[in-house]
Amino acid sequence: MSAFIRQDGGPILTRNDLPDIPPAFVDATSVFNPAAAVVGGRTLLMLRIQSRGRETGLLRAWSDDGIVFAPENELVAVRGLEKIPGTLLHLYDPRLTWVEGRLLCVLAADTDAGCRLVTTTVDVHGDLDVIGVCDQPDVRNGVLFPERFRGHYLRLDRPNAVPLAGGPTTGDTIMLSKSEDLVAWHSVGPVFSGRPSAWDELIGAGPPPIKTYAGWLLVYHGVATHFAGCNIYQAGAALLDLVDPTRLIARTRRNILEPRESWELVGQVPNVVFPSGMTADRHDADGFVPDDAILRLYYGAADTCIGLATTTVGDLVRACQDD
Ligand code: BMA
Repeated sequence: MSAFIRQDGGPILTRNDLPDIPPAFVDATSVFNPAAAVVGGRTLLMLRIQSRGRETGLLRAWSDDGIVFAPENELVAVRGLEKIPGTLLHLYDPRLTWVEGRLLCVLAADTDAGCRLVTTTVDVHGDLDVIGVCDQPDVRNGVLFPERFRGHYLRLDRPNAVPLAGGPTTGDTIMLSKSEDLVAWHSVGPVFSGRPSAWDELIGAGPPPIKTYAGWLLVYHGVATHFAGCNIYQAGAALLDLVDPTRLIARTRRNILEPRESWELVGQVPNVVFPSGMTADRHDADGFVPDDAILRLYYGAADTCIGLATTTVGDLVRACQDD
């Protein structure tokens, strides 16, 4: 049985919930792959929205209960985009992390010279200021750890090193990188890789890892590829060593969330469950998320709408350890 239970009533956000934001985002096409963070007791989702002209925008949505979200009427402002080399095509798939009391965001930036990871601060309005752009030319799915380790920020990322038959370059290994200033990043080493012929042949980190007594708990996405057919995006989880996060402790053998509902199976890109935001209802005094804490996972469904699935730390840890 899956560790995750879907919220009753279908997707929590669809294109019908979006305001018209002229000129591009009138009658927008889709809303998916959100970042999530708890800010002042409310849940913030940073939504990826797509226009009928295939432009990408970011929009904030707020909730008091983590379930019912009200999107704002204005796009997120992003300052400092001139730091991104080349021509920017899309800025997308944000991941929010509270790092030692500071809310930071990592986004993917598709450019005419490959995909760059962009790190930003988040101001009091929820607008973004670019701090740094990773100089590695083709890397995606970057997420920050919530604390520094020996003075270094840590980031999981996924170099795009595997060409997909008839598709874009993607990747099958999650790497750990470190940085003193969030600008210059250095590779520490591989963390774990995709499993050939399994549900997670290609992989990438989902929401930022959370600190539990069993290790860093990471939800990730895995892709099962099908030649000349539709790839299937699913979610699994892994536990990484608290002191050396390149050391994998355990990992779900099977996926724990897969496209099953009609709105996950059918849409702009069919058969996609793409985990990108997760909140915990509490941390203990030592900064750990305890076993009975409730985790809310926000995920893009079929690149069209947003789903919510809930579990506890204990259930997710057991899913990693079960064979
Ligand atoms: C991945 C990323 C995601 C997207 C997914 C399914 O490679 O581009 O943003 O949701 O593919 O299309």
